[in-house]
Amino acid sequence: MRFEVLTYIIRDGKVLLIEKKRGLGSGKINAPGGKVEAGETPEEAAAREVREEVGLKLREVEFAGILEFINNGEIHSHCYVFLSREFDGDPVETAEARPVWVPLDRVPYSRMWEDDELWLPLVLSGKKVLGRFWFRDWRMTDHAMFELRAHTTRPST
Ligand code: 8DG
Repeated sequence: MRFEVLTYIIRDGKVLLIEKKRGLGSGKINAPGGKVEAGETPEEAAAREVREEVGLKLREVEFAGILEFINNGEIHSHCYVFLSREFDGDPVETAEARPVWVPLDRVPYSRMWEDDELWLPLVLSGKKVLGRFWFRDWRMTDHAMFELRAHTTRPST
């Protein structure tokens, strides 16, 4: 099973996105992220990928959801999504990514993965999501998505 992470860093009404220079989705706008390595927690992977891709040091990450990507009938990955509002440093361009601060109401969905506009608005508004997205040759063909909510239920008597 392959686990990945994505981290949306938010400050002053803006979200830090990247133009991805290499790997899957290069040329697209995305958030810093990548594979969870052996022995790492998803939170540690999120912090490492942010440091490697844009040079920021995260002070906290908040769980925001889990996405599953299925391409040509095979599960490609499970992706943990995080938000971070506390970090040190300023973003820098690296060999992997060109960082750009984008106002939260101007996220460029037409330049992003097709599924992002289905779930990212929820995540950016502080909600948590569970999503499954089907692709054929990385074009989205179907989706199933839920907002994760903490319920307190009272068993009926
Ligand atoms: P790495 O070596 O840096 O670990 O990985 P990479 O070569 O950059 O690519 P990867 O591990 O295959 O990671 C792909 C990244 O793209 C990962 O952070 C998850 C992300 N990603 C998908 N599909 C989608 C999607 O539909 N939407 C968004 N926003 N991100 C996606 O794989």
